[in-house]
Order: sequence, then structure tokens, then C-alpha cells
Amino acid sequence: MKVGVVGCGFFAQNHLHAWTDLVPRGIEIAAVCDVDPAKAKAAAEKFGVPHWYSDAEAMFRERSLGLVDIVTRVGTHQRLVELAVSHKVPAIVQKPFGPDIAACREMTQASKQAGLFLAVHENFRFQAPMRRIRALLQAGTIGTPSWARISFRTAYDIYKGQPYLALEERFVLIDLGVHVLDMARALLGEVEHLSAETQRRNPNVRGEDTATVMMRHTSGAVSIVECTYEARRLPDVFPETLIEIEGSKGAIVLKPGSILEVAVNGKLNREDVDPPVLPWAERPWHIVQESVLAACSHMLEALQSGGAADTSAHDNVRTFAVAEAAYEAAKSGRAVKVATI
Ligand code: NAD
Ligand code: 89Y
Repeated sequence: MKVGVVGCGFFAQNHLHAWTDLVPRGIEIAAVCDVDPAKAKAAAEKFGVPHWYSDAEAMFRERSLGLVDIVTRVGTHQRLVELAVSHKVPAIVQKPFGPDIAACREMTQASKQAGLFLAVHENFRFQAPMRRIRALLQAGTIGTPSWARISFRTAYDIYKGQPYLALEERFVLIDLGVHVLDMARALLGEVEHLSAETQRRNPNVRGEDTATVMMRHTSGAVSIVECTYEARRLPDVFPETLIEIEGSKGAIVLKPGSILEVAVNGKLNREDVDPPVLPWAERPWHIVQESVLAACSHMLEALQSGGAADTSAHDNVRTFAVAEAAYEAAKSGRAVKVATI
């Protein structure tokens, strides 16, 4: 499976490591591409990739790719996905899928019409603690879940590695909200309606840096999703998501340090669900980095078996619709029904 990676910036380094780890599963990084030739060349040298490009069109024309992994920022996703579709190449695109729901729907439709695999690199639902919690829910360990709080609160200096975030007009819901709202969907199912409040607490950023969302899921469960880049707490648990879920038989609480507490029938079981720090990873990012490998591994398996990924374009449009509904709810001050796709 010849993969081409487009975008060789900050986060693409994790993808390049993950694809390198997946070489024994049939992956060959055939080419890398970045509009900044220095970045493309540096990535090719670092990861031993035989070809580098500064023009994605040329890469598609000259290499027969079996997969393209798009790791650029959101403004270029639609053009690059359409380029992949026109060259009949299956694609993975980083979150946020698109700048708005219309773009996400158009990309989904284009890949569907061409009969092509398109998935979104939504890695948070593949984090080690999430994999364990989902397995516990699936096994019915705490019965039917009916309430949850999913919380990402930090003041870690994300602007250092990702300075562009300070300039986003639609900020935390699109950058981080899509991850945390996706986790809520993965844990409790589809969302029927929601209400939301957004705040810009840091005067030096353009968009909202805090969102508090209350959701009713179609199952009847209720969840609260919290995202902020302005929680000046200690310890700062970045980039951990803290989770509490209550069910008919018990409760699951994911605590700082990836300590998972599972209470069933009055008995408490405590597990350490922190993933290993991969040889190329480092704290505090290791949870996210390990989930990049898990997400790539899952999507590769789906592609190789001819199936859709858990985080297919079709699935991710639903998460994006929840984020759009949250913006609308925050703006109107009313509860908003989530659009069905
Ligand atoms: P970045 O700006 O560091 O890197 C993007 C790279 O894409 C740049 O090097 C740029 O030159 C290149 N590029 C832009 N247009 C291009 C084009 N048309 N063809 C080829 N290359 C092009 O950004 P980043 O921080 O690496 O973010 C990339 C994506 O990853 C964003 O969508 C971001 O939201 C996402 N991200 C995801 C996670 C996660 O956990 N899933 C974490 C951080 C960032
Ligand atoms: O941009 C964000 C993301 O997608 O995951 C973590 C992050 O890099 C900073 O919170």
C-alpha cells in the first residue's frame, strides 16, 4: 500500500512515525508533499521517503498511490480531497474535516459518488482510555449509560506549536470540540438536541476558547461536554480528556493520569489505562501520539478489508453537525436540534 502524505508540518510528524510503524502491515511511504519544499525535503530525509513534492497534483500524477493522508490545515482539505477523488485515490483527512458542514457534505458526496474510501483522522476515540471505556460499555459492565460528563480543560500553551489557532474565528468547537463531541457520540450514541454557551476568555485570541455544551442523546442519555484552553488549574492534565459515565448498574470515572475507576454493585475497581510512551513519542503528548497509531492502524485495516472506517467521512459529518448545532445554540441562546445528514 503506497501512501502519500500531504502536509509535513507540526502534527504530520506523528502520522509519518505511525505509517513507519505500519510498514510491517504493508505500508510504504512512497512520497511526501508540502507547499514548503524545505519541509517536504526534511520529512523525506527524516523518514527515508524516496520522493518529495511541493505540488500535490504532481505527486498524484507521478506516483500510483493506494492511499493519501492529508495532514494540512482545514482551509486546504476540500481542494486536496477533491484532487484525491479526481485521481481515484482513497484518502484520509485530518480533523477538522472541513471549514463548515456544507464542505464536509460535499467531500463526503464526492467520495461516495466515486465509490472511494474517505475517512477522517479523528483519533481521540482511539485513545487508550477511550478504547477501554468503550469495551466496558459494550460488555454492559455498568448497564445502560444514562449520564456523562466529558471534559477537556487546560491552559497548556497550544499556541506555541499551533500558532494559527489564535487566529481562528470559529476556534475551540472546531479545533477541539470536534474531538470531544465525537467522544460523546462514540460513548452515548447520536445527539438529538443540545444547548451551548461559548466564551472568549483569553483576549489575545480571535475566536471562542471555551465551550460548555449540554446534550440529549437519542437514547435518552444526557451528556455535558466541556472544552477550554483557559483553565488555569494545577495539575494541568493536557492533553487528557476526563470522563464520567453513570449507568444503570454502575459508573466509570476516568481520572487524571489515566486512572480508570469502575464502580459496579458497590465495588470499586481501579485500573491504570495510560498507554505506553512509544519510542518516538514524548510526554505529555504520548496519549495523543499513541492514538494516531491506533487510528491509522484501524483505518488501514478498514481500507485493506474493503470496509468503511469507524471514522468514515459519513460518520464524521454527524460529529461536525453537532459542532455546528453548538455554535447555533450559543448564538441563539436556545436549544437546537442536530441536523441529520
Ligand atoms: P501546520 O501548519 O504545522 O502544518 C500544515 C502543513 O501543511 C504546513 O507545513 C503547510 O506548508 C502544509 N500545506 C498547506 N497547504 C498545503 C498544500 N496545498 N499542499 C501541501 N502542503 C500544504 O499545521 P498542523 O498543526 O500540523 O495541523 C495540521 C492539521 O492537523 C490541522 O487540521 C490540525 O487541526 C490537525 N491536528 C490534529 C491533531 C489531532 O490530535 N488529531 C492535533 C494537532 C493538529
Ligand atoms: O489542536 C488540538 C487537537 O486536535 O488535539 C490536541 C490539539 O493539538 C491541541 O489541543
